[in-house]
Amino acid sequence: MKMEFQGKKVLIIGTGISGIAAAKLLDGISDVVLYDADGALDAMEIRGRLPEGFRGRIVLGALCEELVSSVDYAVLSPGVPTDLADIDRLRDAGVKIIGEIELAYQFGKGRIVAITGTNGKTTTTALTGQIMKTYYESVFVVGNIGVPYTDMVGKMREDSVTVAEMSSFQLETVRDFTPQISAVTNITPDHLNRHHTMENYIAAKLRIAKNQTKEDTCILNYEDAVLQKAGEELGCKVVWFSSARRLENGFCLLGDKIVCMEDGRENVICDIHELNIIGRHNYENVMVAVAAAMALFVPLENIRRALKEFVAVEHRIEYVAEKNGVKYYNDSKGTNPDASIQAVRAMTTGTLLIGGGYDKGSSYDEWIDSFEGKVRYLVLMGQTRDKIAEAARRKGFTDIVMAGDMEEAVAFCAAHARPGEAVLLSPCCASWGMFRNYEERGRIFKELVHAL
Ligand code: UMA
Repeated sequence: MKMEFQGKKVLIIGTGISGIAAAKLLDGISDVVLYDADGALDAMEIRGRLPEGFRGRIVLGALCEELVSSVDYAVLSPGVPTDLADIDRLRDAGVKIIGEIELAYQFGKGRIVAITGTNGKTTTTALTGQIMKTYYESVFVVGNIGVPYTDMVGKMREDSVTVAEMSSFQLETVRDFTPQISAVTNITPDHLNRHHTMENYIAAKLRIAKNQTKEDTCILNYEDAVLQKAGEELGCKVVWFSSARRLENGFCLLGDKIVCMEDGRENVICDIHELNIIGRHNYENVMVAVAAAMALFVPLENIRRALKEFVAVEHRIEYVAEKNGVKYYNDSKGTNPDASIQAVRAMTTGTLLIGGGYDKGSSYDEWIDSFEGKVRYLVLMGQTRDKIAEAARRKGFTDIVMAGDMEEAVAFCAAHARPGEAVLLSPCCASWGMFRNYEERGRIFKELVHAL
């Protein structure tokens, strides 16, 4: 399959971690042009992130006609929208357009578990990887979780298992990509600025299963109306899970137990009190990971052991510290309403909530509804702060404070939180504009908290 790229001229768009990894993979196989639309970047700095002797060209700024008319392939980084004028120019010139994930797929080996969903995909991917590692020798955890898939393909073997977290951005540009196991945790509105409509966003997510056949498995949330319908139309086996009802077959939450159901028979996997992660959404993530592991024949004792050992992923309702009787939680990964609703719901005391950030076109109404008297102050920052404040006031919530940056936000919370209360960073928005990414936002929050 990789012969496809032999000697071809390939334009790699984006010089973030995906673009760099893709360029390294193709160097020596294809004639690589590593391109970034940001003309203010420093070509020397980019070259410094590539191996010495890298044979490709680095081009920054406007995409010139010479390139458009001479390349065979364009490999898009996830952050590159597929409806840009430049991408249309390439398409019109007959250039084949694929994403970094598709490129990795063409070179990779072994079996693939691909996980998507609006929320829960990082936790589910990390947990699935951890379970797989108890049983398989060669396991890779890649994708949106922060490790470019193309970075790992060189190390893969026929007996490898790759657990890939896939974002809708990454799924938009897959072509042949076929995981043996796919999973969609849930679908709620997110990234509407990029996908424009909910239909487009759903369609991108469902591309995870589009090439799967009856030998393959797709794990879906029975409580998600979109997924319930989509499951009926798939060409592969479907394994359902539900945290709200008893299923005849599949995985469900019965009381405090996570159970695998086989024709109505219950097989208890674990008690939720044995887990170190909290909240119904996390029990759903556990069901997906267990379903994926069982589909790849991991013994139950390995699964149970990994479940007990697993702790919350950084930035996902992560406990930071207690200061003056106040508990601080970092949910910087709360980058959309659904994620931030789950975080607010997981709080059990009065809460000072820090939110706001980059505008993705989300509606904040349901998030504000989820406060249910628990949120005492809403501390807002970033591009969306006025939009959120307006939505909150419309709903009668007026305990709003505007902060210029994270430092001001944390200082306000430290001064106003009462012992026994919680401070939660769960911005409901992406970090872009104020921070490089949600990781940086979360780490800065944690540093400020530790310094209190
Ligand atoms: N760029 C262009 N043209 C454009 C847009 C961007 O040239 O039209 C350039 C930028 O100038 C920049 C580069 O592309 O230099 C950045 O590429 P990128 O945004 O794809 O970033 P990467 O560093 O390659 O990281 C990407 C994912 N980023 C995004 O989807 C925005 C990372 O997900 C992922 O971990 C990584 O690949 C490895 O697979 C981050 C993310 O925010 C965590 N994901 C979103 C989310 O989780 O909500 C989807």
